[in-house]
Amino acid sequence: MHWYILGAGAIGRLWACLFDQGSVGSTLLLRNTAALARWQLSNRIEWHESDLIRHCTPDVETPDSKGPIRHLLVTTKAYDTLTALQAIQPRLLPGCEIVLLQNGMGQQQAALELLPECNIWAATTTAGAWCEPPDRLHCISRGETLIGPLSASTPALPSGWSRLPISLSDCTDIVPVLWRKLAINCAINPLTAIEHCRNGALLDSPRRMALLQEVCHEVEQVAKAAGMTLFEIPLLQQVEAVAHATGDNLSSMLQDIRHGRQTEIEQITGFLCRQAHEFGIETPYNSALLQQVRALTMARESQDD
Ligand code: KPL
Repeated sequence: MHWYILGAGAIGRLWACLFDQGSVGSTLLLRNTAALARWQLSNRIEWHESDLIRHCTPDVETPDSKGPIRHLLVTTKAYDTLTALQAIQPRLLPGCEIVLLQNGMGQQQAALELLPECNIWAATTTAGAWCEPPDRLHCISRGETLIGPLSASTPALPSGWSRLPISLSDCTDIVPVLWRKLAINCAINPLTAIEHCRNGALLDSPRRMALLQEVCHEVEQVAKAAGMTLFEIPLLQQVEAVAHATGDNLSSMLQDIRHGRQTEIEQITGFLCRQAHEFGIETPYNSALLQQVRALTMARESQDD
């Protein structure tokens, strides 16, 4: 058994280390020859966790490699999913196992439609990790990972995953889990990106709290129309708890903005607004956030021109 990892960012690299600890082989699929050249500076991951430093040496491949793939973990940004899967599609064997471990929604359905012959799972994780070039990976927490099949004929867990040294729960119905993560991301990510603040700072001002409340109320209405139960407590309270627990973190969306990268706004708030539109629900606060984050990205792009 050997897992290929598409998306060699912090989560992809962390999973390469976890596969290694679980005695499961893995290959990181690098984006291009420049990424391969950077990898070859050290040929390994220096994995920092608590006071421990370990080394992990997964195999790496360039995009032009051709071998067949039976097990594929996708940790790319949500917006890259379809293009990345299309590029690798000729290498995927029938019945290939694919795990989508990403923020956002919409790409899971698109993957199912593109690859009906494959067994596909969706997963979410609260693991926290970041990369320090050239080869350091800092794992803040292994967190909790929830995983579930996206179609009825797919088994509960992909091959080898029970060996991973993480807290892993299999869910028969992963879609509501994805919605819960989406709901939290809808509240925290765009607001922190627009306000340029850490997650915890959302709770510091009455103005931000009032915005959070409106955003959460709209998300709850759309989730309800989609037949999803979110949390046992109101979404706002859950968001407050997550913003508090991750108070010092920069949300992934704020990090993307700061690094001049594309954000996952279309797969987070964009997905919510598309759903709202289908159900005929007005979401003025979320729609405004969607426009503002799009504008931030465009402003960044025109600065770069
Ligand atoms: O998942 C997150 C993200 O930044 O994408 C949250 C929960 C907001 C933590 O930072």
